[in-house]
Amino acid sequence: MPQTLAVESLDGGVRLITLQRPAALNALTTELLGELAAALDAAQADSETRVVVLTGSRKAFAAGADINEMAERDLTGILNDPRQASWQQITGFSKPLIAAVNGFALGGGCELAMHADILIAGEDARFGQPEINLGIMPGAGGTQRLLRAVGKSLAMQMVLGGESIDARHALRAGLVSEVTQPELTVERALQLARLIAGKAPLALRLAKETLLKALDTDLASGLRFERHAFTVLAGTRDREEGIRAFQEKRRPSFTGH
Ligand code: DAK
Repeated sequence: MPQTLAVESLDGGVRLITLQRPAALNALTTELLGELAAALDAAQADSETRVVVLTGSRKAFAAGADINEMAERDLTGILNDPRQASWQQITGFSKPLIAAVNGFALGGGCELAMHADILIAGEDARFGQPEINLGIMPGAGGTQRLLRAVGKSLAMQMVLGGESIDARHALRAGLVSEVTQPELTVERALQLARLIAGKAPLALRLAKETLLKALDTDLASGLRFERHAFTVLAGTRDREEGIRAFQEKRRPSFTGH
């Protein structure tokens, strides 16, 4: 049983993972990251699970890496940091991942939210990379993913100045796609998750992979990748089902084959 998070399998192919270290605002310890990576691996392996929603508490999605744990690590400790493997596992999750963010998403917490494919924020959410205040810098993709999401000037402002931005600013900047009332953030994320969970799993997987390609490749290579992915889907039963369902004027029933 995980100690730092709760995992619930909900109807409609959705799994909800809730970070639960309230005393430390869900600060990401090695244990928490390991449990999260394991929970995502389990969701990956479970064919019933089509989409995962990741959330925290009303006060904090996650306030960053656990600073007390970080304080114990010297240079060698950082080089051999076991959290690196967990971050890799989280990055490799290939099903759609939605972050429902209320409260603080700072440092590693903001980086974790940015690992999600879609970010829904409550009005009280705050996103920031305050590592500079500790004499360090982001280490889990915060420089790369943030800059790609919000552009150079705001990313520089947040990382170099250590200032956080509110949910409305995050929406304007393109870091999140929707802002809700805080009490509705998880509900809205689950609603979106159920919508996506009804789609063809292989198409979802390849569409996610292809969209993410756009972040790290040139246009011609990205378009080539898209062409290949599109072609691969031509061999799936779900494509046949989707087209037949349209012609028969009924809802498709996708199986992931
Ligand atoms: N770590 C440990 N404990 C934390 C914490 C954190 N990041 N954030 C909060 N807490 C704890 C507080 O110490 C406090 O504990 P008690 O004193 O009650 O025992 C409790 O949570 C409640 O916090 P506050 O009393 O401070 O609550 P406030 O509402 O007054 O303030 C706050 C909330 C979020 C503004 C404040 O807690 C705060 O500034 N927290 C620190 C935020 C921060 O600096 N985050 C960045 C951490 S550095 C890497 C990958 C990732 C990273 C590094 C390397 N590799 C793979 C190499 C990431 C680094 C970071 O994230």
